[in-house]
Amino acid sequence: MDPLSLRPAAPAQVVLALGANVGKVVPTLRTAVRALSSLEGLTVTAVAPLARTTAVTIPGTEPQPDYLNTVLLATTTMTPRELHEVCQDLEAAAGRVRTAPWGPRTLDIDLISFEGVTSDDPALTLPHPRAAERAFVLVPWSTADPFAELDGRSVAALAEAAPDRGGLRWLALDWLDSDRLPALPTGQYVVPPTDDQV
Ligand code: PH2
Ligand code: MG
Ligand code: MG
Repeated sequence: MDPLSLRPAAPAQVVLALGANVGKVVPTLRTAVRALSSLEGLTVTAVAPLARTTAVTIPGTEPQPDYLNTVLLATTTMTPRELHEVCQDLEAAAGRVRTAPWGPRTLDIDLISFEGVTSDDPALTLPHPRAAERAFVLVPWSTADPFAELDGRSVAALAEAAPDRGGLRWLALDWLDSDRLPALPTGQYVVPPTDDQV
C-alpha cells in the first residue's frame, strides 16, 4: 500500500512551510493561512512568525527578491496526497506559475513532515529532503515549537547550523493581524512571472 494514500487512524501532526517572494506577498500568505485554517480535514495549531529571508537560489542564476517565509503546525485527517493537492491548489489560486526550478514564486506551500510517514516518491518526498538544511524553514518552525525534531534531530539546533542562517533578516510575530507590515518583501514591487516567460 502506498503510504501517501493512507488515511491516518488518528489526526496526524504535520508541518507546512510557506514562502513567497513576488507579488503582494503578505496578503497572499495571510489568505493561504486563512484558507488552510478553514479546511475541513486540517486544524492549524500554530502559525510561526514571519521571517524575511535572502532567497536561496541555484548558483549562477538571477538574484531574486527576499522571501517572506513562515511555518504552520497542524493536525490532519487527510492523506499526504490529499494535503499535497490542497497545497498545490492554493498555490495555483495565488497565481503561481512554474518558471525555472527554484524560480521566484507568488506562493510556495511545502509539506515538510507528516507524522509517521516517510516517502521517496519524487512527487512528494517525506520528510522534505532539504528541510534539514534550510534556515528559512527551521527558524520559524523552531520558534513555533522549540522542541520540534526532524528525523530525530533538534530543529532548533539544525536551524543554527543551516548555511542560509545569516540570510534571515527579521521575524514578525503578529503578522497575521498587524497592519504595520509592508505588503511587499523589499522596497520594490516585483511583478510575478507569467506563463509566457516559461
Ligand atoms: N524556496 C525555494 C528556493 N529558495 N529561498 C528562501 N529564502 N525562501 C524560500 O522559501 C525558498 C528559497 C524553493 O521552494
Ligand atoms: Mg519550496
Ligand atoms: Mg514547493
